[in-house]
Amino acid sequence: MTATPSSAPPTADLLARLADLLGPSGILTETTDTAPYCTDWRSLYHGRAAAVLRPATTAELARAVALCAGAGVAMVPQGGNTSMVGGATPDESGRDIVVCLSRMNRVRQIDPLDHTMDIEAGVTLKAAQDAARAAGLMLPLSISSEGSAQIGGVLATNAGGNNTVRYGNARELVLGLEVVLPDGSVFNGLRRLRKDNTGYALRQLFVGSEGTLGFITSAILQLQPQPRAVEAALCAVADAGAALALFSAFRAQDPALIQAFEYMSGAGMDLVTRLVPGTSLPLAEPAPAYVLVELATPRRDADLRTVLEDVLAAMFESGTVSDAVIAESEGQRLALWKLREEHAEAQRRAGASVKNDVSVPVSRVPELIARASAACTALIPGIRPAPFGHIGDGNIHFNLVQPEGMDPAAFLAQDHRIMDTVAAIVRDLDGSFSAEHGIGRLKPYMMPGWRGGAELATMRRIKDAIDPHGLMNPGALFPPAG
Ligand code: 2HG
Ligand code: ZN
Repeated sequence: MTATPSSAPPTADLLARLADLLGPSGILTETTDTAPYCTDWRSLYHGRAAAVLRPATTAELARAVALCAGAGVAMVPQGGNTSMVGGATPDESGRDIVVCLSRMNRVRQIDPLDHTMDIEAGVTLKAAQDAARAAGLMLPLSISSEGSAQIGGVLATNAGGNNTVRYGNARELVLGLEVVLPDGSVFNGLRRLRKDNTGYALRQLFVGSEGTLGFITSAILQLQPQPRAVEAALCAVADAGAALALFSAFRAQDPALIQAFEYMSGAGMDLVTRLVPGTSLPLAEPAPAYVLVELATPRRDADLRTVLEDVLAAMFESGTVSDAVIAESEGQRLALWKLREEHAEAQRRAGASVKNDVSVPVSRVPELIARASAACTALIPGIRPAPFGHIGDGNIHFNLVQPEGMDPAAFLAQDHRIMDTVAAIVRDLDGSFSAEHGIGRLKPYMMPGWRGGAELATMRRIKDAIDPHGLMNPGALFPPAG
């Protein structure tokens, strides 16, 4: 049932009832209006939608979902449409309805004593961070697309990002959740409790379910104290092995100070500084690889600058770091982060790229990068490996940019060959083929090989129990049955 949805196209009568319910600003049916919702950020998927619904409240959404479910119409949840794996794009049939939650965009409450935030799905991650900061707190989740990505999608994909090394993934921040289920009923789990052992932790089932079990409409998130001091440095290193030696040195000082520890290849940095306006390398000369380290603490008495300088001095001495720049102002800190955050955009500008969002035990990252670079170069001469990412938690974006001058379509036609080559090495290193971006429509074909047997069968049984007619986000996560 999960992979062969027998959904129906909406009738004119259903569309009229949805328009009555949602009003003129709540439904789009003209192709010119629906088109932006039917293509993903990477431009890999180009679908069609019978309509785009834009409900403003949970009650409106619940009634709309009940109407669609009653008519057997499939629904594709969408937030900021920033998926890297086509997780929110309808197929080409034109019979599915996209449901965009961006109008549900209120931060309802921030509790300064509980350190919690009650927030709706359509708030962008950036707006949520800003609201927490304005209340003297911190929402410790940061991803490159945070200006557009919305809380609903961030939770539905269990996003990770730059601060996982210190605070965990999105899942770890979720105390409570409200979900509109595929039949239009509402699971109200908006509790703000640190301890709540009352059977299955249902909220965690929806986190990471990629819209295949329902619509996350709001959440209670755990906030953290705002750091009193932040220090960031960009360091030049020879390779990922040296990056990990630097990581160990900071951890030996105090693991609780490391807020982010990011790796960038020389090739990736070169693309950023050449292709993204407003960026330049703040070091004397280019290096084979770089680390962006950020230390932060809410403590009054910590001298972060001394910790940073002491570790870097020792690492210069040992030859682990060849050059480094410490941000002297908030502007410089943001400029260092821009070099890291623009990697995806730079690779998009460089032509077609194949992304491998993989994780391995931290200790094995150097071997992953060395072996996967060699294997992909042997597979497609001229291919440009540009690995980067969250080395502090073992999540590397082992991305490959097309050879210069190659037809992008011809390169993308080989995406499975490339992904399978990298995945074989990841498997050998006890890693995962999907670290933080999810499965979407790009990776379901890999599920049987990686999560087959009882694991995938159990996921299918859960899917069939909650969404028996296969109406939620068809084509995402699950491979075709059989
Ligand atoms: C990041 O870490 C994002 O910047 C995007 O996860 C990674 O482009 C990518 O593969
Ligand atoms: Zn990432």
